[in-house]
Amino acid sequence: MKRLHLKILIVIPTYNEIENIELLLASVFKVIPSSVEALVVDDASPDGTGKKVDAIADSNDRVHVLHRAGKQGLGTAYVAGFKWGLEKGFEALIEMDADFSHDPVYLPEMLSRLEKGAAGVIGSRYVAGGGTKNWGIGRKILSRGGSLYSRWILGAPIRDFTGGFNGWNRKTLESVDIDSLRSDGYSFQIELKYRAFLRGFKLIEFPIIFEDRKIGHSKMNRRIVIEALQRVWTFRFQASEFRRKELPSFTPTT
Ligand SMILES: Nc1nc2c(ncn2[C@@H]2O[C@H](COP(=O)(O)OP(=O)(O)O)[C@@H](O)[C@H]2O)c(=O)[nH]1
Ligand SMILES: [Mg+2]
Repeated sequence: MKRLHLKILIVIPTYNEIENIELLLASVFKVIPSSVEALVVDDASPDGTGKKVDAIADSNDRVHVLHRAGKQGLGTAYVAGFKWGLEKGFEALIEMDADFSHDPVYLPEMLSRLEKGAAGVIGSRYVAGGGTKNWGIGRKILSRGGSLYSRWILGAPIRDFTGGFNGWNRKTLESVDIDSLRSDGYSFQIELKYRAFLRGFKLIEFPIIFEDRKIGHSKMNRRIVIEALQRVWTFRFQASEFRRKELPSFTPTT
């Protein structure tokens, strides 16, 4: 049975996003229904992003902040945010960057697909209608190549493996056992999608245009790229282990 009005949380990790976060939250709240809430996971940003979000949260009870002691990486920020949301009873959780690369205009579609019962929804640059804007040729090749490489090695029908604008039903996250996710950056996105796929969940991709940030700096670095290239092989060899776990008592909805 389809349910309407799931309790949905948007998880936004931040590291030095003081010039983006306030406007981003305002843009998000403009397009989402009043039942949806947001959690910012800040890693003690030296620029004061965390304090700024504290002030916003003081006057908006749909904004929450999770403070971590220092920069610990995007992957563990999401794991911490997901756990926070699952403990609070949210029924679907969305991953979203703070730098406007994930345009809030896509949120209504993401929400509607989650409301209809999707196990996983991927805002995808590599399906018809999707793409990137203002990226140099280097990052374009890296991103598209990274997805093709993952798809080829892992044999999963996912077009945008590395993208970070995704929505998950809580059952998918519970089934994947997020506590055991140890990857950072791009490999986190690849691992989560691959493990959801291996657990039998259908992941739906819909097109998004990803625009490079206009303000602030990317935290992506060579280490994160190399980690991803290597870890894809580790995931491949762990496939039977990921699959083997006790199946949950529920049936995937889509
Ligand atoms: N909490 C937290 N957020 C991070 C960390 N690294 C990146 N982010 C956030 O994750 C999002 C994506 O990072 P970004 O540097 O824009 O990556 P890019 O889009 O691949 O260049 C942004 O909102 C960042 O502020 C981290 O170590 N901890
Ligand atoms: Mg970015």
